[in-house]
Amino acid sequence: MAMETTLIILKPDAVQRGLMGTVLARFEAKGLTVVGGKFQMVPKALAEKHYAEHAGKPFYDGLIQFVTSSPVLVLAIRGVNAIAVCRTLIGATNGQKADPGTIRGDFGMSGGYNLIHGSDSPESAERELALWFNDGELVDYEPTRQAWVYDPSDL
Ligand code: DAT
Ligand code: MG
Repeated sequence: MAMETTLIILKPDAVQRGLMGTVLARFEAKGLTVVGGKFQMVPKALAEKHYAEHAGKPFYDGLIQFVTSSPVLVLAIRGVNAIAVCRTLIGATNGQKADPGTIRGDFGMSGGYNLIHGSDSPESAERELALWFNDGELVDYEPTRQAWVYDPSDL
């Protein structure tokens, strides 16, 4: 099984609703490791690069407006199969359809204001981490608790 790093963004609605700590706590409690973080406004050009695959879709202009409207918390999160594990924790795109127990299912009521972004594949994670973090900004370390998170055969 592969140790992976994924790009997570707590979007403007998560920040404005005071849910940063609650959401981050879920990743920590799961046993995932934060290896990078920054709190920032999103330049329009960066938002457009990040969401390039959605350019031209009906919700695209609103999406760019939303994600650039207020600060976000950008995180790099690491763990075994972290990309898929984080997508499972996040839940379906629309909060009204997302399963209870997921972040969007528990805290969201919207398809656009859906609290959080998570990379959807290893290729996306690599592209997005390079977009949001500069060389040297991710911190390689092994939390001491890791020995109690994984069975040695998981690693
Ligand atoms: P996800 O964030 O679950 O990977 P996505 O990649 O399909 O979803 O879309 C990116 C974002 O675009 C999504 O988080 C919110 C917005 N979005 C997608 N579909 C939408 C829709 N039908 N109406 C409004 N916003 C939408
Ligand atoms: Mg997506």
